[in-house]
This record gives sequence, structure tokens and C-alpha cells, in this order.
Amino acid sequence: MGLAWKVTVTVILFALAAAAAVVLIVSLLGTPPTVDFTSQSPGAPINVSLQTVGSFGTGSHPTWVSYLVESPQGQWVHTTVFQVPQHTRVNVTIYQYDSGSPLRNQQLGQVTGTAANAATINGKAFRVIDSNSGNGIAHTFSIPALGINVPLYGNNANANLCGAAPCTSSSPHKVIRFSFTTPGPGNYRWQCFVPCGLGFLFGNGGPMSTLGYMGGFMKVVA
Ligand SMILES: [Cu+2]
Repeated sequence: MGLAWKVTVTVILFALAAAAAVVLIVSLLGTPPTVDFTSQSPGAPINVSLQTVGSFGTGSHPTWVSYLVESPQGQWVHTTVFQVPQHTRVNVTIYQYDSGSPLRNQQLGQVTGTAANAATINGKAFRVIDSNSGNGIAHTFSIPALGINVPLYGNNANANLCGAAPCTSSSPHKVIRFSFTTPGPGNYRWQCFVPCGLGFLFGNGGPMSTLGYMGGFMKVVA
């Protein structure tokens, strides 16, 4: 092989390695997509639907628990970032497909910060769930800066639960609804407070500390 060829091959291999490094870095830094609810009619209440699944089923972390957000067009998106207008009522519906367990902090069994400090499960109003009885709590939907916390009751762990997102209503699930009014503009962190990252230190690693799984941002815009 002549010198020119050696140089050419070396340059090509180096370029390929550099490109691979860039792709890797971008994917590691990449944030999940934002589902935008701001194009709906101004002033009207926004309907936001989420689902929780015990194992996402595909992708780089198929065993991780996850939230998903339904776009206004009805597509389930693997993200925990959504955008809503300021000072607007948000009606949240969460389709909860996971099993539950007793809470370590019983305070998280209480509904706070929502309209009338209440929520409904399968149409029935509730303000607190005793996680030490029944199926326990699967996840919470919490926005600490707004004082919002809603415990999501678990499904029977022995049932044939959905193991791959997006789950559909044919799998066992609970429907939890509540409302709140958005504050002024800002990025509001929201997350689950059940340490549901199974297999990670104290359950708080993995999906609990990765955007797009058990925590994200509500972007409130003017
Ligand atoms: Cu969780």
C-alpha cells in the first residue's frame, strides 16, 4: 500500500471515529422532545394526558419504568417534557398501568396543590390513599414548586400488566384525574417521588434520575 493510500485510509478512519463520537455525545446530552399544548384555543382549559408503565419495553432501557405524554394529535410520546400556557387551567388525566407498593413517606399519599385539593380515581373522588393497604402506590405526579402531589394507586401485581409502552386500555389500569392552574412563565420540574428505580441505589437511580422516564419539566410560557 502506498503512502497516499495509508494517509487516505487513516484520514477516513479518523473522520468516522470523530463522527461516531459526535453522535454518541449528542445522544447522551439529548433531551427528550417537548409536547406542545400552547397551540390550542387561547384561554381554554388544556387537557394533558399521561400514562405510567412498569417497563417501557423497547429502546435503550426496556426494563425501566416510565411516564409518557400524549400529544394533542393523540400520539403517545416517550417524554416527560411538555409546554403549556401561563395562568391556564390544566386538566390532567393519568392512565396508570403499573403495580404499587407501600410508600416510605406516608405524606406522599395525600393529594395536595390541585383544584379543591382533590383528584378522582376511576371517577371517584379521593384526597388520600393509605398505601399500606390494597395495591399500594405505583408513582406520584408531583410539581414541588407548585405544591402539587398526586399519588397514583397501583394495579394488582398479579394481574397481566402491560409491559411495553404505549399501553392501551385493554391492560389493567387506573384513571386518575385532577386539575390545576398554571403559574407565570418558567420551567417547573415535575417528577415521581416513589423511589421506583428498581435495581438502583435506594431506587432513586436509573429512571428516577433520567429525563424522559420518572421526571421532567412543565414549560409554562406567556
Ligand atoms: Cu415512579
